[in-house]
Amino acid sequence: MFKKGDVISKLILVLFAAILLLMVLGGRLFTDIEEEAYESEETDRIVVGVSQLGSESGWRTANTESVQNVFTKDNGYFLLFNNARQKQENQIKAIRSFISQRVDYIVFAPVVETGWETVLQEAREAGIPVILMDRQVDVTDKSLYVTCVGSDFVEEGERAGRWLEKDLRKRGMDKETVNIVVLKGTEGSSSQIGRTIGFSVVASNHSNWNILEQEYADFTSAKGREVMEVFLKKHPDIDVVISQNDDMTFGAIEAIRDAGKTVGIGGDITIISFDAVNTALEMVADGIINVDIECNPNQGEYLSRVIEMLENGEKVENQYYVEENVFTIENVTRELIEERNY
Ligand code: GYE
Repeated sequence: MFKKGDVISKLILVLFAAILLLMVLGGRLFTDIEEEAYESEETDRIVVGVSQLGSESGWRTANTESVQNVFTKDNGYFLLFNNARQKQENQIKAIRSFISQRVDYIVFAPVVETGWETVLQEAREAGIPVILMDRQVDVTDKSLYVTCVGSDFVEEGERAGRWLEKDLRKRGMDKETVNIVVLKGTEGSSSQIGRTIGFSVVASNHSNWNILEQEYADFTSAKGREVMEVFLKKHPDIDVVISQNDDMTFGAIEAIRDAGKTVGIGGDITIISFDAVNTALEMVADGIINVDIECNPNQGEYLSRVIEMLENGEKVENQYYVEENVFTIENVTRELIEERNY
């Protein structure tokens, strides 16, 4: 005869063993399915490994969508997508995994410019072409990647400076002291570096432009707000905010309003932003953001065209720049906002 306690403990044991078995089988099943899908696609589709740097901004979401919309099965691709959550080490890991899976192409948006030599050499040794998206890498051997698809960030920074020149002239303020603060994006990223250089080039021609401070705010709204709060406490007389992306701008505007100041056309502080995502363009149309320097995240089509050319053995350029605009209240219409996908 079994005691009641024995029966219960045996039952628990059996149940536990059954769960364990299910987990092992389930796990094998899932890995098998994934591998099988990949292997069968591999033969007739172009396998692309994409290492996206994160999901820090509205711009990034649009950029990711653009890539995912183009590298589809219907278009003849098999996409392996990885989000690195702002960490270079995660990107390196993802690229190594693409190499070991022997993808046909690696596309990646480098979070910062430096530190890529080793992993890019590994890709080259494996014979896998690398295409840069959005940002650049700082390597001496430029043949470590085939081409780049992205924006001219220095030009974007200069556009911001040229707009400010014109606006101050229009307002008769071109001889007055103008106090400027700059919210910079991720330290060491191409978009941060380029936009900073471009704006400084124009600023260096104006001795009355007084850059009070420049600080990194990581391209996020939360950090933009936090850094702006500090700026406002230290400097009661800020005239212009240059914010290197729309997300930081949203946070900065909140901080400015909390401090009891007004923004935009006719306000206390002029707002210059970058990206021109639709939420920001609404604010341009409402006169809250004075100018938005567009950065075009629709890079998927360009990337697939480049891959097509490479597949056909055609020569590709070193760099492809996407088309971009400058938006103010004068050229932003509701129709335009509705037409755009970001
Ligand atoms: O401006 C910002 C994003 O590198 C162009 O990164 C990109 C920038 C973009 O986080 O919103």
